[in-house]
Amino acid sequence: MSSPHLAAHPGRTLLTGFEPFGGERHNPSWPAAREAARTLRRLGVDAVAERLPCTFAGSSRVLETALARHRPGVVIACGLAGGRSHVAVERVAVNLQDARIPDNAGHQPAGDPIDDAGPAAYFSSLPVKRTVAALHGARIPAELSLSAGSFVCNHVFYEVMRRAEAQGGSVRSAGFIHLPWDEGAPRRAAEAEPWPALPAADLARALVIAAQEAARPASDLQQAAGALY
Ligand code: PCA
Repeated sequence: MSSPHLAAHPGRTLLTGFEPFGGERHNPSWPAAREAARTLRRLGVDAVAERLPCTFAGSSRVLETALARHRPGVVIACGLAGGRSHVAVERVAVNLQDARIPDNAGHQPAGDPIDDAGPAAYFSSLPVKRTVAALHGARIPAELSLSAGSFVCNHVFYEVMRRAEAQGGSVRSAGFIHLPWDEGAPRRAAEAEPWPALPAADLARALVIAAQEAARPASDLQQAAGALY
């Protein structure tokens, strides 16, 4: 008999958020992911949320366990992009770890590949343009983004796409979303400057909308977008 852990759950959505990092006490991505999963469950969607450590090695391990346990059909990982004013639907994960600050285990790679044998990049398989359009329709500031950076979020994005590919099609749609700070968040005094922020409820709502768009079988919008520079 096969292990129940190996059964794929095509209808299940896995959302992930991160623990705080960089000396902060708070990271809005975890409460947003947890709240979005709750809301989706209330709407009848099979959704789970997992909190990832903000370390290069630990995030991969927790992600691997979560994927093996849940075998989801949709994966949306998210993290904080402090300083951004919009919900950023990421398009590209690059095979690069180059950290301006150490991760929570003190590890600070300086330009290493994530996977020596892996491709230079993966594209998100979320309907990224349709998701941004749906977020605009819900009056949530949102944009497409061409870079998730080269820290732990990009690492997790790359790992999600690599592992989704390795699972041979059981993950239909996967990607990464960067969130701005949430309003009223406890912040380090040194960074008390007025960084852009959105209400926490809107961050969670953005993830609900992204999950709903990812679950719809329709293809992505064909309209041109992108950036000139
Ligand atoms: N943001 C960081 C890592 C964890 C998080 O929430 C990043 O953008 O890489």
